[in-house]
Amino acid sequence: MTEPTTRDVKNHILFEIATEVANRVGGIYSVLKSKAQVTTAEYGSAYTLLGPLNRNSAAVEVEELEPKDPALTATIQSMNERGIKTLYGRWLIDGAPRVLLFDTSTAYGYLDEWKGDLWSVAGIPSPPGDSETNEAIVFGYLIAWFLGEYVFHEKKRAVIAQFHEWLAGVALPLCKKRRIDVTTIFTTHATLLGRYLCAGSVDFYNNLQFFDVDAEAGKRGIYHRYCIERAATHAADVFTTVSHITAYESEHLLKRKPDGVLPNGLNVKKFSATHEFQNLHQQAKQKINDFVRGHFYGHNDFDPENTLYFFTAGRYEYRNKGVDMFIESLARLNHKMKSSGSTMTVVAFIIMPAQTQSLTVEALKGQAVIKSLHDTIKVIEENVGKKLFERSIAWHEGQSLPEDKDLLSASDKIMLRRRLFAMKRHNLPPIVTHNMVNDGEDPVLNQIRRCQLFNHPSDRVKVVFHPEFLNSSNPVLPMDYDDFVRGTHMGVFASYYEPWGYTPAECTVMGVPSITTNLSGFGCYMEELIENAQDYGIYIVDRRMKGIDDSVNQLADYMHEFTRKSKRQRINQRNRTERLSDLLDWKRMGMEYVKARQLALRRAYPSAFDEEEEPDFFGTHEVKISRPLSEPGSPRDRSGMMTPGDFASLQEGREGLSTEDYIAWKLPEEEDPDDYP
Ligand code: U2F
Ligand code: UDP
Ligand code: G6P
Repeated sequence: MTEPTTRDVKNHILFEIATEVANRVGGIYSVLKSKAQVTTAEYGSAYTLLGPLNRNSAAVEVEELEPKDPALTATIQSMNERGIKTLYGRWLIDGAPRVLLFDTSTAYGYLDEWKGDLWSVAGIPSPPGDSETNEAIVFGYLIAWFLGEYVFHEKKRAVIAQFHEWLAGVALPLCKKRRIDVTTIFTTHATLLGRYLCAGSVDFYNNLQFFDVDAEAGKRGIYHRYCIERAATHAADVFTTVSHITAYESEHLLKRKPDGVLPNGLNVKKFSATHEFQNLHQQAKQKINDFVRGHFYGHNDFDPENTLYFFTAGRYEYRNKGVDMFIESLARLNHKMKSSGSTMTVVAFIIMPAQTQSLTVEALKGQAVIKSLHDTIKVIEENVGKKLFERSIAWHEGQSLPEDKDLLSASDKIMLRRRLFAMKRHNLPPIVTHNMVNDGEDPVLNQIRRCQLFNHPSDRVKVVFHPEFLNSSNPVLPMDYDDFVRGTHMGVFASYYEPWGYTPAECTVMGVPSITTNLSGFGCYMEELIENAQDYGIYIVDRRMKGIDDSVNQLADYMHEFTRKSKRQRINQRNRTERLSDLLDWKRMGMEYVKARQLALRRAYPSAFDEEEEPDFFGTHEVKISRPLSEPGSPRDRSGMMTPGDFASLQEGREGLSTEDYIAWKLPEEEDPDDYP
């Protein structure tokens, strides 16, 4: 490195690099977008996000600008002169961060040269035909090119480059080999092998130490991708993940123990509705009621006041997201409610995009018949009102009062009868709202069939599978996802593989109780932070120490317990859940990013740090939020409470620690490895 200590570490520059900058693909987009506000508040114009240019999405998300930083201007100009097109501007989101997007298509001329270089400098192979990897290589070389030129033009200030996930990671080994004077952080949001292995039927967590990683990657045809991920992990000055469980996984699968954990936060302001949120729940619930009445037409023998809405949602990863377990537990819940003579009904929604052709005729008809019933009754209502008014006007003393039977005319009765006949139904209300491309082989439908949850009138648990993300312009269930979540009573996310899990976190800030597992980053985080989490509407199923059957029972018991709460208890619990919001705010979570950056600077420029001024990563204490009193206040005295990174090792000089450092990560010695039924 060229005179590293001469750079100003206090007024450093920050670049964050990811493939999802101003381009929604997955969870990383949610991270960058929700975090933007706190990061721009800290850095202002010294913060820029770098990503590949997706013209369609940039057209709506980015407003073009002229760069002001002379080093940035010079670097962009030099790349433009060599044929690389770029777009610099503001990302139109809260915080309005600056972004620089590279049009990778203008650099494919270099692809073969770069592939050869990647092999010779980093030993990473890149077989032909993997367009995703080609894209990662081109993007990685552009980023390394950019950073190299940038530090040539900007000689005074230190530069931090934080990379997210392997797709953005090719530049990391390049920065190291070329000795580019930047300090780097690599943050992974999952591991390639973890996702692949868990989706299959392996006993993942009990075998993490034993996988032959190269062979497993080879078998799945992802060896070269795995090489990129692993090279990025090892080349970075600081390596982090989003949760302890993924830290543990990374240590074994990527062979580097993360330096710290950077959990995902939310922009809580976006969701905050203070005392209003209970009213919003009521309003949104009415909309779900409307859908349910239509969907169950002809079988509306359950009272909306005694109906609870449960749901699960996310990408369609059947086993990773725990849908197998959710459905099995619903069947057991159904049995419990029936045998205890429960007067409640549970409608359980599964919202996961699958391949579909269209909405089913039956689903559309359900909404249509209820709508015409509504319309007809409105007309009748008016007719009756008119008649009643006329009769009342003509009334004289001594006459009897207008009688009900005279109010409905013969034609009104016929109209009503027609509507009632239209609601006759000889089949059971459907499970799925769409025509599936692969109905016979769909794992969700097959599990529902196996558990015989067919929406029979005697069932206390009904199931609706909506194989598409929600949208307010959908004719059957016209609601946006956020709205829908507010209207439900509980989210259930029984995940087996979940590095973080935004869905339960979103429930929490909207005051909706949720069930997660101790195999999800979010679940573990909350479990560590809150005593008696259940009182706050945070239920955590043990999928680590218990056998599968016991976990299913625990989930069913949690749900059953919830169905026995009174309305008043539910309202109280929602209030408590909502009070946890601050815990998930980036204002708090963002501290871990600050620590990671400090560590990166100290590793690259040790002499710039005075020992006494070192940030105190470990001075905070473990204080759990305790059990709520009967009239609970907000979780109090959060000052000095541990921050999540304190579990791990966001610090120097603690090399050689064992896996036990990850809090609560003691694997059971033996567990029934039987696969899920
Ligand atoms: C990890 O999540 P991933 O980024 O690997 O998961 P994705 O499927 O890429 O992210 C899901 C997001 O994609 C969106 C959806 C989510 O924000 O709303 N989405 C969509 O809009 N349309 C679609 O058809 C499909 C998806 C990890 F697995 C999680 O546990 C972490 O929470 C996440 C962030 O760290 O990273
Ligand atoms: N989601 C959505 N529309 C839906 C259902 C889910 O936008 O109809 C979003 C939800 O808000 C959440 C994301 O999907 O942000 C799922 O993210 P999570 O971290 O739970 O899992 P991932 O899919 O990233 O593994
Ligand atoms: C909110 C509303 C109340 C409503 C209640 C229903 O608290 O402010 O007006 O009665 O929700 O709660 P439930 O759990 O039955 O949906």
